[in-house]
Amino acid sequence: MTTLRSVSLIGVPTDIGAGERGASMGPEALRVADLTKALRSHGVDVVDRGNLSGPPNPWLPPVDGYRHLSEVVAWNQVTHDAIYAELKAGRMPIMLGGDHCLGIGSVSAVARHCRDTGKKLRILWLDAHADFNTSKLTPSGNVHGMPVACLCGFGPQELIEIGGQVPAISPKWVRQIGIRSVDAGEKRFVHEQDLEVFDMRYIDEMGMRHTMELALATLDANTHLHVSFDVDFLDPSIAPGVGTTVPGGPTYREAHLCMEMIANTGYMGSLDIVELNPALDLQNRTAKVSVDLIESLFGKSTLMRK
Ligand code: HAR
Ligand code: MN
Ligand code: MN
Ligand code: MN
Repeated sequence: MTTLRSVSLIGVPTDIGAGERGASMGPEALRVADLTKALRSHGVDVVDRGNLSGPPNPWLPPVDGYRHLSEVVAWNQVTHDAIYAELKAGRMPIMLGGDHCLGIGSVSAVARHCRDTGKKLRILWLDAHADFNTSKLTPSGNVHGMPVACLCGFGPQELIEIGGQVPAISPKWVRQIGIRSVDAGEKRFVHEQDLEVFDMRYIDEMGMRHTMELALATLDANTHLHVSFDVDFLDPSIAPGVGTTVPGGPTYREAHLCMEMIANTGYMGSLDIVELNPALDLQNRTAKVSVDLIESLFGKSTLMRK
């Protein structure tokens, strides 16, 4: 395995891009669920960098199709800088969100690092949602529904240029998995941009194994694999603590297989864990299942495979 074994945890305690308050408490819930200890038990060198800081959530309605745009920019700027610094230092950043708008800062930093180092980037977007809205298409104005579009260059200037180059990524580098809630305009745009989406219908018919074989195809030793894990990817029966639950997600076993197959590649170089909302959780269950799955991402397995 070539996976970096030196990890830095970066908490980003904000719900600035969400339609429901509470994801700001996500980083602490993951710590309470013993994320550091769990990673260490798999031989990972873990440093917890604590939390970044940024503006409070003013909880205002959208303006010109965006809620809290200037605050979203501020949070993503500090996220970008922190993630980029870790990558530069040769460490694997794990961003503890926070809502998914932070994927803009995180992935743009990863993309910048890949440009610096000549690495090929592949992004796995594990989510119930495509997060491919624009200010014109969004039904809500919530920027957590827009990060993939912003990363592909479709969004407000101050957000899309955070990582230096616009666009930060190509839609061709993205594989979306677990998708089951896409808005009407967003759906047209996903097709127009030819995003590779393995939706729940596909997973139902073909199975998680085949899905992941395709999503992880054509990786090689020069690939940086970024995993953006939106906890609402999971079926709400195992992960109730998210702001936007959508029924019909991957089961506990399917999600584990997904993570185990990612771990087996050995190429994961960075990770986001986002949208965990402890205010909606039941006794930190969703944080615990997230930590369990992260362990699998770092190679936890039974005796059958090492
Ligand atoms: N598509 C809806 C919107 O744009 C809901 C987006 C919800 N997104 C997240 N992250 N929870 O995936 O408002
Ligand atoms: Mn998302
Ligand atoms: Mn989602
Ligand atoms: Mn596990």
